[in-house]
Amino acid sequence: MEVGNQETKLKENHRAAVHGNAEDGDDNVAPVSATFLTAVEPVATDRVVLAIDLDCFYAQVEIVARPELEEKPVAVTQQHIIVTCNYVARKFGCRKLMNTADAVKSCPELILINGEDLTRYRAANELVHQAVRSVCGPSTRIEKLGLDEFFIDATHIVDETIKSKSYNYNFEGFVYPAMDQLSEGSTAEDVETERALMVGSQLASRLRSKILEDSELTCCAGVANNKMLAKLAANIHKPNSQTSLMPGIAGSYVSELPLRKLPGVGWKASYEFRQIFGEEVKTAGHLRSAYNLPQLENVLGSKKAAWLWDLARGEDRTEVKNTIATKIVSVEDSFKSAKTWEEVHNLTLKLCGELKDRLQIDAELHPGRRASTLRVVFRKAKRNRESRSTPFPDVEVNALQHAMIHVLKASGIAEPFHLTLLGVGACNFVNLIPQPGTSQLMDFFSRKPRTRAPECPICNRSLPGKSNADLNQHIDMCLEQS
Ligand code: DCP
Ligand code: MG
Repeated sequence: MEVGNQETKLKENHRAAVHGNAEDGDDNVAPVSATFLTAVEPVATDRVVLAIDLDCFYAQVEIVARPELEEKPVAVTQQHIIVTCNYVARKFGCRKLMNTADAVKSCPELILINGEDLTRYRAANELVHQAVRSVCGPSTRIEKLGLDEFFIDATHIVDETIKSKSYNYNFEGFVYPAMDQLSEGSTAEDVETERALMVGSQLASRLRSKILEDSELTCCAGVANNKMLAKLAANIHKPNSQTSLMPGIAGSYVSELPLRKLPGVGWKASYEFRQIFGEEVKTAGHLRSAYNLPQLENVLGSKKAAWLWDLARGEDRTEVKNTIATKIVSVEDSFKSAKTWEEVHNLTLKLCGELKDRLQIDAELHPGRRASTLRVVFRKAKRNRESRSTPFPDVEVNALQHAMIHVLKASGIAEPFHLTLLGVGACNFVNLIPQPGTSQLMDFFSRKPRTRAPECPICNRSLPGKSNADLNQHIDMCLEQS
């Protein structure tokens, strides 16, 4: 289509693209109110950010593995809570982080699946990451947040697409708010911004199709001018949908949200805010009317005040940070009790087979890198998990298993024992393909003593001067927390 008379076309198509309403979605939709028509303090509009959030992630991964569960209410449990449930279960009143007993009370048919082993969720996350990367190309910044969320800075892709005029005059998915609720008299800048988001929505749609094709997982996407707004937009219509949030409305949209719904405000912070601001300050808008920035700084300190002030106005200057490759590829299994070496033999065989498979996926994702350390994790009875390291053997099931059993024996495990968890992971990856500005290849081949401080593969912190025992203890602590 010719790129001319764009304002009219954009508006027409924008209107046409708005289909459905809040009833299709979820309870996160803020009510459309008159304040939307008088949006103030427009947010910065020079970026296009996409947020991807997989639908009922752990439950979906389980259902993909067992398609016969698709139409049934399914919940994934960890200890006594359901960490998530599918949308069929949500119709019966089941909610994320609900006590399992309460969930079963609201839905007696609920199928419970233990979700304590994160291996498959991590593998699915990698698959999705790879799908996103394959659509966006190597130079796009993609940030992972947890296991099921991704931010993508799509600005340069959108710019290129607009330059090459290879886009349609259609928003994909929902647009928030509907065009006829926006104030009249759009400026040229508004039109530019809307067009950028429209092209972003087309990219989001391609991404969602590719994710579905590669992983069989559905997701929601948000398209907006910053990370925070994109994340909020992704939540407007759930599941399996996408929403573009218009910048003119963003400040007002955020105003209506309870403080607890602002990204990054957890229950602890919202409790603290209630104590500080009182019961009347419920929403971001209430906060903005009750406080200005200097007043907020007086009660929260400058750093926290600046963060909350921006959040409450829909401003988010934080960049999409490229998530670097996974630092540890691991598998683990917990069980009631393994008491004999024969049992351990069978368990380690299974784990090492899975590790080998995961390392094959990793090799496709990150060609040229190789693990230099094998970490073995175990838990004796109900004690804390412990871990030990050894140089990485060949990526062969037998070699991995041999190394694993050797480590277990060297750590003093002897029959009769009572193991309740075993895990094995590859970490401390080195690149066999030289990276610009690094001497990792030389380090690897010359096998000089390491002069670099060791790094924790979980939290990535550098730990200079730590003994091996301290290092192991630190990693154990991080593993526990993750
Ligand atoms: N999760 C967890 N513990 C928590 C919160 C979440 O283990 N306290 C896990 C289970 C979820 C996954 O993380 O499946 C992603 O969290 P989300 O909040 O995105 O929830 P879902 O993806 O399950 O559901 P939704 O469709 O609402 O995004
Ligand atoms: Mg999710």
